[in-house]
Amino acid sequence: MSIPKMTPAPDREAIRAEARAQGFDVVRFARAETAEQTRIHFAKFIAEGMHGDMGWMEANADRRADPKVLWPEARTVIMVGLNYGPSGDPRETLKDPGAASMSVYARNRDYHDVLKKRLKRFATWLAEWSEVKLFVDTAPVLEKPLAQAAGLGWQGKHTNLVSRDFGSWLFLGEVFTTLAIAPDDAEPDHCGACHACLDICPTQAFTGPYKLDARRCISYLTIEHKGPIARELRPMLANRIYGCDDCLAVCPWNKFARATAEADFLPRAALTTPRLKDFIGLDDAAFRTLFSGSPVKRIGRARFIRNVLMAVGNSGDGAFVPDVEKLLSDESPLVRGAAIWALGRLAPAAARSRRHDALAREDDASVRSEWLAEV
Ligand code: B12
Ligand code: SF4
Ligand code: SF4
Repeated sequence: MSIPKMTPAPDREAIRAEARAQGFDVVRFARAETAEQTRIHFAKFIAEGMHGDMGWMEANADRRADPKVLWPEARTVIMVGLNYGPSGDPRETLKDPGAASMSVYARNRDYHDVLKKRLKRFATWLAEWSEVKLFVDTAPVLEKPLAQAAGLGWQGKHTNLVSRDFGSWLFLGEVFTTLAIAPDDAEPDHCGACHACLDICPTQAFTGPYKLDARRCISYLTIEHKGPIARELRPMLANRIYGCDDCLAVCPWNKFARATAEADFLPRAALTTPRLKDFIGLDDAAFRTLFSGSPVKRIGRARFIRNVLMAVGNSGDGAFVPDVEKLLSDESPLVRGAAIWALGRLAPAAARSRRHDALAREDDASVRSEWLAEV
């Protein structure tokens, strides 16, 4: 960023107004620090291995837990929120096993790109008076506790930030600055005796209120996790092929939520009511074209088809068998393994009859173990 000028910095309301003018729904200030209790909780989360194979969380744990370690000169964090509220209940698609249930946040443009573009414009303006660094989830920052400290909302029992104005549906981003700006008031916890989010989780991923074992979360399993999904969890995915919104959607504070007007977050035509049959046959080129600019592209075709095959296996619809059989010889072992499981669910006899020959040809250990499990 440019070298700060010596002219007096704008006051906090002018800074807030400028960030709002860049299109953020909420803009609030927090000190660039994390409470000790939060750091302890985070260290425990890592020590217990609840981050699974998200090794990047462990690798920079010190910086992630404390903004002062990340950037010692930072004085204030300007936290922003952008509303991506859906127009209906995203759980509706769960009622139809042939539907491809995709998380609300993945139905159009990647929010990182959308937020980053706006944060850059704002940070460039602020860089006239201070040093700045901007982040949208890509850097090691504990965004939710900072957002709670700034008063954007509170970390609910499902661990996400809940807003009194936007319910569960705020993306978070932040600009760190060397300016000392008076902080806003933190938001207290308003969960009370409610535990709806903990009860609804299809994989029982919460080990208690405010504690998530990411390894069981469908968001982790379908997006972050690179290998085969644990067999016992597969049926619990139902038709969720990318992320999960159940704990967010059930929160009673969504009565204050409003549908987003951001064109970038409204579902694309092809992703308004997607069906499993639209996705099962995608090759790499078609996958890349369909999900260009979308967060889904980040996971690549193999992981995506693995997820689709989990949902197909859960669909109970024998019409998928020919598509699944084609994928038994896919070049990706991840896809081949998932296809074996789906075939075993839809047509167990067909899976058994193919097993002997398939094992004779297969040399990938994980795919072999899928065949061996399909007895
Ligand atoms: C890693 C990650 C994940 C992981 C882990 C989730 C998690 N809960 O942390 C996975 C892949 C599972 C995931 C899923 C999702 N994610 Co995510 N994710 C992140 C990321 C990159 C880091 C989060 C992190 O540091 N987690 C570490 C753990 C330790 O933090 P924690 O669970 O919040 O734990 C705290 C509290 O629980 C508390 N605590 C722990 N024990 C105890 C005990 C008591 C008694 C108390 C009071 C408190 C307490 O202290 C801990 C430390 O602060 C952030 C972006 C960022 N840089 O912050 C986005 C982020 C959290 N994700 C986001 C979203 C949208 C999602 C999904 C909704 C996506 C989807 N629809 O599929 C789901 C929601 C799942 C859920 N219930 O959390 C948004 C959330 C926005 C918001 N309003 O909160 C973020 C902020 C991205 C963004 N920039 O907008 N995500
Ligand atoms: S996102 Fe879904 S799987 Fe993950 S914790 Fe929430 S309800 Fe459970
Ligand atoms: S569903 Fe209930 S417990 Fe969960 S975050 Fe919302 S208010 Fe809190």
